[in-house]
Amino acid sequence: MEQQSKDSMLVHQAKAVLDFNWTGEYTQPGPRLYPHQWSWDSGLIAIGYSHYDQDRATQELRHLFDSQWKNGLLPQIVFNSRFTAYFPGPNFWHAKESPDAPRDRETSGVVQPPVHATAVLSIYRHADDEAGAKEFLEYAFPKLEAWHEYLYRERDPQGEDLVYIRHPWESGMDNSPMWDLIMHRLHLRADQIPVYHRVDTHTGLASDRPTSTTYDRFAYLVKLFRDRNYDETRIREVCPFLVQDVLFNSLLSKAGEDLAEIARVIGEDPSPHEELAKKTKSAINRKLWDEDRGIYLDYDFADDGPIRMYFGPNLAGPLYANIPDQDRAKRMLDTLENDGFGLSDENITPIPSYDVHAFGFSPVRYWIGPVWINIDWFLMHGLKSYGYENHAKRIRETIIDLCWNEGFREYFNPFDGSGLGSIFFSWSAALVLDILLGETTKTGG
Ligand code: 9WN
Repeated sequence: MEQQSKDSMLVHQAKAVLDFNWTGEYTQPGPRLYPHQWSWDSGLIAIGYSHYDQDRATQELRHLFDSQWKNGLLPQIVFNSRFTAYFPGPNFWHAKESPDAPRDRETSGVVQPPVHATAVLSIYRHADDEAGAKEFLEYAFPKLEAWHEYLYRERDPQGEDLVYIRHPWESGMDNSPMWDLIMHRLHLRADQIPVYHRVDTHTGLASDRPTSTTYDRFAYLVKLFRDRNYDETRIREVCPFLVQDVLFNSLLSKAGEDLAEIARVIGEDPSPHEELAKKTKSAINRKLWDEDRGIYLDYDFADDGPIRMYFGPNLAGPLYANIPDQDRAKRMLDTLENDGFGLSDENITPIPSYDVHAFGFSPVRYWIGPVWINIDWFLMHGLKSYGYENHAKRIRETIIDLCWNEGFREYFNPFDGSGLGSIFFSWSAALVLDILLGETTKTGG
């Protein structure tokens, strides 16, 4: 089929997926497995909408921002009371034990990667209605400021300009091998595991999802938070899971730059946000770089040591956020080409979430190997910005081919490209729209 008509069919299909998942207030990440609103999904989805439906893009983010906590926490999930079949639901989180949680909405009590300032800026950059977009920036700016302030205030106790996450769900990469050692350290007695009933193993393929002992630990951590009324100081004192994650901090630094840009547009002072973004960038370079393997490593803040797992998003995030200098970027390219990430290997569909030679790698299991469109999209932009045009082009083509051949699936097998996880997955559709429409719509600012 001719490229142009293939692209326009794909655009048509991607819009249909987003329409299907649109609830009238926000977009579900996927129809059955993920019925509520998820924070970083919404950011990425709004980037897709920003190219053709400004109104939808702003509604999406408004619905999330309107559920922000008083202390600035932007919740990972905003629950929709129409859907009860998701674990853990509001009755497990007890978020209202916190005086900061909203009274009129149900949310979870953790966060997700901060892509929101980037999404808001994308809406402004592609807006048809500029006055409306500016009004939206004015609405969103204080919310974004409060969100970033919360992270630096509550999650950076030693003033390192790096923030920690306190649950694997906060990384957006729940089942990553990076959490294994911490999970192993968590020897739970039976009476420490709260009673719960999973739903994901019925709505999704159980063998691809996190194991039940992993879920025990997810649930244990939630109980630890709710028992402390979501008080960050009390949580920090005892929480065994505190991690300075590379992708999270990279996206925060990028979001800080974008927040500065938003400030400029609406006549606010950009310098505090610019400064912080720069500081986070240097902190990532200073503390998280692994000279040995040419990759950035997460840091176990609770046990004080680097987490030596070679995880794909730890290459994608820093390149996307312009963290490494040109020499380090070159080393990272070498890692991508020669270390089991498949950038020069015809048999691997770029880029698996985990080194294919690493112990425990699985081509199908949640975040331990499959290709995720958002991670490859970060990488594509990153490689392009460092001048690796051909590599970026290969990733672009793969993203398109995977979705064309298999539909907008949640993740894909890196060897044969087969689609896995949720069907009609919103961010896969939204980011394909960003690629295809972004090349034709205006990008100014
Ligand atoms: C828990 C919605 C979310 C994504 C995450 C992805 C998965 C949830 C789950 O789905 O996590 O947050 O139930 O497994 O890992 O990145 O935001 O798409």
